[in-house]
Amino acid sequence: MTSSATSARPFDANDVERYRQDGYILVPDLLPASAVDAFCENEAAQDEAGPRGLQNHRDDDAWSAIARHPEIVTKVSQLLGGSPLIVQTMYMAKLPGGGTGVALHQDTHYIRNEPNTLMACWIACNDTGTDNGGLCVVSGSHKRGLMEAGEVRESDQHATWVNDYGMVDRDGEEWTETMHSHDIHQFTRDQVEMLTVPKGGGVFFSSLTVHGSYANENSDKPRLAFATHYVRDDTWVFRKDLQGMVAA
Ligand SMILES: O=C(O)CCC(=O)C(=O)O
Repeated sequence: MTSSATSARPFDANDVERYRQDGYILVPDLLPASAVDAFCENEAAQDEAGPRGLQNHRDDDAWSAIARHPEIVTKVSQLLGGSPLIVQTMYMAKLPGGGTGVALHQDTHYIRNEPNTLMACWIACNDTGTDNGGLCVVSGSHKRGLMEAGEVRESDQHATWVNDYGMVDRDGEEWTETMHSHDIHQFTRDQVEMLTVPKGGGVFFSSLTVHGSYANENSDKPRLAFATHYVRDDTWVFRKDLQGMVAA
């Protein structure tokens, strides 16, 4: 463990209990602004704008620095009860003036894993909230197991996609699964908690916690967020494109 990891702030018992009850916990001052600025400057310097895939933490120091930040890894290790592996990282820069969000979902649907230890840490890279398509969650939904999901209901609010994924089990058996964007219809917008997360703030949530985001209705402010998905190191992840997991 590095010296900065030693000085990172772990959750107290009340925080851990809140996470267990609500399925998420918001930490408004998780990372210093300088850590987020360093990441954003690195992104701005990239030749090509747009999504850069799910594995940049493996060869880009700026992505790795967030995914492996001691303030995050200390807390993820506590919540997982063991050493975390990084499954994927995502930078989600949602454009002003209607950039779409991700419909209500549970991450386990998209990233099947066994035992199901998958969880996320979502970081606000600018001030985020209802006006610019901030993160939303359904508190306590993780206690209801994996829910039925249907088609995306509002395509002006939420991205739609379909993709074939190669899968592999622990014995090496392989198959293909078609996955598509979905929406958990049993919740409506008024049952969802819209989170206000300041720049550098973070939200830890479990893979069964229903979450998503709506379109960015702000006319000039983007919604910038970085998310890392982790599993405990005894976990099997079935998607072939996520086999290259690395220690956090
Ligand atoms: O921030 C968003 O728009 C959605 C984030 C999300 O679904 C995730 O991090 O798993």
